[in-house]
Amino acid sequence: MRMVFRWFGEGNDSVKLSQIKQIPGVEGLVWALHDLPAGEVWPLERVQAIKRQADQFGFHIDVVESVNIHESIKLGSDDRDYYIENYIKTIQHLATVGVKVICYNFMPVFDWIRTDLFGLLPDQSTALFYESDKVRDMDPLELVQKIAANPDYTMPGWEPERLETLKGLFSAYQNVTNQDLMHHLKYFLEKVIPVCEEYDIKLAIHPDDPPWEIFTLPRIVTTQHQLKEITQLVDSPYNGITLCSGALGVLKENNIVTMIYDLRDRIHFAHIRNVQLFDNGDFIETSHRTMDGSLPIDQIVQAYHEIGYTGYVRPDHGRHIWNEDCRPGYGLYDRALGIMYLWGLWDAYQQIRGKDEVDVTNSLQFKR
Ligand code: DNO
Repeated sequence: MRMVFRWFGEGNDSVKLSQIKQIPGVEGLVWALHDLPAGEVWPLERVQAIKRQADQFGFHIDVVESVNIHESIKLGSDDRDYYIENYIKTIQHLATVGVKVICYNFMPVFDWIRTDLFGLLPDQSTALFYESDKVRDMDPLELVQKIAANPDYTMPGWEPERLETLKGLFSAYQNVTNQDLMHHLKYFLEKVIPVCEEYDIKLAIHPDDPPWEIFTLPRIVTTQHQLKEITQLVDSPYNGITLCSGALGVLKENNIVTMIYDLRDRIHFAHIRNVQLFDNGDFIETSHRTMDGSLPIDQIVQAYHEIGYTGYVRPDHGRHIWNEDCRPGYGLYDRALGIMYLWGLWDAYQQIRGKDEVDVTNSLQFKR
């Protein structure tokens, strides 16, 4: 596995590149131009500026999360071709700096949804919470105000400009079924995947988070069956997935280990994190450790090891610990601890299976 770390950019992240550099085994940054609205072409100069920043610390920028999809593409509107053209131009620009994987999602209107960004855990740390009753009783606008009320950082997927048009968006989706949404995804992939093949960049769709219907909007990336279907919409290795254990794992029928084996050839990016589930559908995010949550992170890492996974991995959300002041879910400390847990498991499986090749990526090289 190739360990990467999400970084939101200078002035938009409490975590510094010099700090990421000191986390063992991190070889690259997961990045995006978060200030650009979905649908705009990412300018070449800006993409190249990120490359120069990363170069200074010896990081690659192979993985982008996310190039967001304009609503017109998801809705199948008349102007979708214009936005698909823009997406293609962005892919071409990203190719110039060696990007290998683009993570994206196909969730209507909202990206991930939580009801509390700093919920209190028994050990006094805080983490992202999801409470189903709150979502059921909430006006979507109220939720937007709550999430977007974070003056310090951009919140990907919650861009105020886009969400200002919330009412219009909701009515536009009124007659869009899950099947329509799947057709719109197919239309998009048919245009974009040949370009990805040409430029050697893999697409990796991120699951819906959480993976169930919210506010009556359609949802099509929630189960193993749907992920499989998506990989067949255009049958190319360039049409792949981001296997996010935390997003998929809150649906009890989703067995992440089985998914890893079943979808192995199309997993281009893995997000690994744990969650604690409750019977009523609530969940809270926990440390990465298996016994701290409901997901078998040890078996998940074992499955990646067994399939000989050579793709990119990032620790996903972390708790906010040691009084850290950071963006929700993306502090330094708990994600760094998560990485060490993932490496610990990986190295142990490596030992047990007696593999000759040991992954020494980014290990410290002392020069005498
Ligand atoms: C939340 C993330 C998502 C993810 C997008 C991918 O923290 O997991 O925002 O980046 O859904 O497009």
